[in-house]
Amino acid sequence: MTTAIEPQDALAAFDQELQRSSLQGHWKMELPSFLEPKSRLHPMHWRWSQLHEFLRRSGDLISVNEAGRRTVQLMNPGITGPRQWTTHNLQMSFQLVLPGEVATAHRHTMNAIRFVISGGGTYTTVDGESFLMEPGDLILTPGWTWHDHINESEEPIVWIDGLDVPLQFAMNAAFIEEFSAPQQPVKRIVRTAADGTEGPDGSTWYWKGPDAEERLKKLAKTARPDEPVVFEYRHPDGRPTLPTLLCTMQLLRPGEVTTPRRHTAAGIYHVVSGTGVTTIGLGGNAETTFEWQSRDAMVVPNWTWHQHQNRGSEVALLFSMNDQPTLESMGLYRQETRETAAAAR
Ligand code: GTQ
Repeated sequence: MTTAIEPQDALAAFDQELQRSSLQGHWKMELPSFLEPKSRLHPMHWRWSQLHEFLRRSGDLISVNEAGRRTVQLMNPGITGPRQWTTHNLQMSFQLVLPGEVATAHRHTMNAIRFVISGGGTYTTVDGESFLMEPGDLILTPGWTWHDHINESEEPIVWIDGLDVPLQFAMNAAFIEEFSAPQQPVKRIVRTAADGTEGPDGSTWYWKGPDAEERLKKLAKTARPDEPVVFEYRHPDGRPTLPTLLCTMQLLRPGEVTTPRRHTAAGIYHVVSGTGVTTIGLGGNAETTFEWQSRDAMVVPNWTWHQHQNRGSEVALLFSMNDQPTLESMGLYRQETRETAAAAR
């Protein structure tokens, strides 16, 4: 007596056969009929008092030569292996260079920004152009430019590094190379905007802190109370800071409460000055509130409602770095405010 093979058994056997040949049918994919981003990122808040203490201790424990770069990196617990990052596309770290130290010359395909927090008398050389690093300055080291840092002053310098390492590692396309000497030759020294802020390709490589603040304060004078006051670090032709990341500085007026927003970009924030509150996941069951102070850092996950409030009597300045250009280049950038979302329904 023979038993008939059930069609279901035949399909299961077929699926196994496919699997053995490193193949799979679409019917095994389990795609949902509705999908929107559900961020893996945890909303995060690091206090400067803690960051600063850890940075100081790293200076006691490890030399720049041993460390390569002496940075303390912001890690998001929502990202689990093979490596952890600040967001899935971007990494932010705090770098300390002690008096007399040189962080030696190298280049990599990763695009990087430096935003100076404290100190001075330090130069970052980018393809032969040596930029003075003063608090509030933003300096670019675009992908594949040679760069090294030297602290010629008597005091430590601390700055923020922002890089697209996670994105480039995910694409498995990154290259890194050491220079043949600790430092590259210097062709030109740039200390002020008057010295010229352009790299050899005509894009801006250097934004002085006071200039950015000046432009924000001018914007604040003419903006409607409900209009956000934001400066975007863009090149003269409108291109974003770097192909994979956009830096912005937002001025929050005393008492200002921003309209809740969400966008497919994930943001990493550094409080330049002021005190306030950021609420993440507004109205949801995981609503989180961070009370921030000057120099704290935060992560606002992608596609997550958030709102900033200035609780002080002075203006507050929020520096941020996000992956908006990457999403835009793929047609994936979307943003909503609470009002536009309500109107659309
Ligand atoms: O200072 O050149 O945080 O190459 C990571 C990679 C800093 C740097 C980082 C780097 C640097």
